[in-house]
Amino acid sequence: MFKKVLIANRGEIALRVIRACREMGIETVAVHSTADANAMAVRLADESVCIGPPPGKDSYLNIPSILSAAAVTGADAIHPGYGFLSENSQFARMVEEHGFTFIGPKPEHIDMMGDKIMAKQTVAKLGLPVVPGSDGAIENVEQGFEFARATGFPVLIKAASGGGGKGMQVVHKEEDFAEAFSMARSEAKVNFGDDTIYMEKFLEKPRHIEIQIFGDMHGHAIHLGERDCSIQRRHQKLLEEAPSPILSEEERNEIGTLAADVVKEIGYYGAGTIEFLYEDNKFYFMEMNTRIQVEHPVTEMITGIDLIAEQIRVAAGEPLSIKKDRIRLRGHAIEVRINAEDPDTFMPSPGTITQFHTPGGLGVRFDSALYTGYTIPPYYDSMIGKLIVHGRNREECIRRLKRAITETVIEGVKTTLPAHIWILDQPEFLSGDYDIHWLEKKLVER
Ligand code: MV4
Repeated sequence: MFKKVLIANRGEIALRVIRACREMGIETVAVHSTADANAMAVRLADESVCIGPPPGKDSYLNIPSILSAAAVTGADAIHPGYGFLSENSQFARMVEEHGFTFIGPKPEHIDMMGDKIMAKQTVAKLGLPVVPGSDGAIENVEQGFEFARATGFPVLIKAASGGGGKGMQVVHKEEDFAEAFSMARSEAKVNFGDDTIYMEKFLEKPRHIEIQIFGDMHGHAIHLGERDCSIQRRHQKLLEEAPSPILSEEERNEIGTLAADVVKEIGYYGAGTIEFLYEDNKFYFMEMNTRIQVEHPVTEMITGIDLIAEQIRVAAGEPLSIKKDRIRLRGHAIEVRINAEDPDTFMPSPGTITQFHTPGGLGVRFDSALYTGYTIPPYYDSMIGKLIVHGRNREECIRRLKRAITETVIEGVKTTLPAHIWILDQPEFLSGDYDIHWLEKKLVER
């Protein structure tokens, strides 16, 4: 097992990794920008190293600086968290070339899933259902138009190097196709430096359901059920829950088994998430994330498994500590993301925390690096914490979550907590009857 792990990240996820390491008897190194000198992760880690000025590109994305910090502190392994360098295959390669272990999958798997065309072709061949679409890249507008007419509108034009919604173009009618096509191409070029695009039938009212998977270096692969992440705004998830209120036990087992089989077939190891669109009782593969995700605690709460500890064990070459037939999904969990944002406009609201009180009690978890007097820097993501609640069923979970939100005190900045209270009171949320566009539509009407 590793003696010392460097965490190449900040905020709540840096703290989350430090906690897992401490429980495993592993020493920790926090790296931080000059803006984060007073961060909780810096205080709680055994050692810390300043890696550069505030902008992400100069610090948390500064590969030479991070590798130097690992070298001078004698770290064995590097945990990338989520975001930043977590899905950068070049970083993963360099980490290994410098004699450290990357706590994540093989660089080849990061590359495979980073190319959305390759990812889709790979999983389709291995039996996952995919959205009807172009067979590979679309070379020109004529070919694209031909596909659209054959499939029927609406269609969606996607960037092969995309993901997370950037550079997508929905086209509803023939007249709009040519312009949308050139828009998609140039946006792909600008955003990803690659103008390769492909096309799919556009699903109009899907839900976003993702499966948590895990593989090890010994050919084992498991799934830990799904998370329903359909409550989102502008591709930012606001609330995630497990299990999905609309899936049956049979559907869960079927898609989960298919997902785990793909993991096994490609020899993937580490944590991963296979994202699906779900519409009319059918799943369609969307993409695979090769990192730990923000919403991983939802799965931890219903399985009782420490996913970060499992990532560390797998990266150290240990077999999965979890046996397939021992996995039980217990009760219901919901996570709400707490952002330092105006709850009405969702505009960032950085500043200093003047009053802070975290909720507690049975089934309540608060993952955050905040403390009274902490100043939220303006340079990074606005997520400042996550409130995760577990209950015996969805009703108890929702009641408990509302109770926990009312206990929470965060003063000095605006937060999204009032927006969550509002969501939790909506009849569509309570009945589970919503799709990925529901929140945005509902916010306009409000
Ligand atoms: C889609 C889709 C509908 N049909 N693909 C958005 C991000 C990227 N990962 C893929 N996305 C979508 N792909 C087809 N064929 C709708 C979306 C989509 C979406 C998906 C999940 C969560 C929120 C979303 C918001 C807008 C569009």
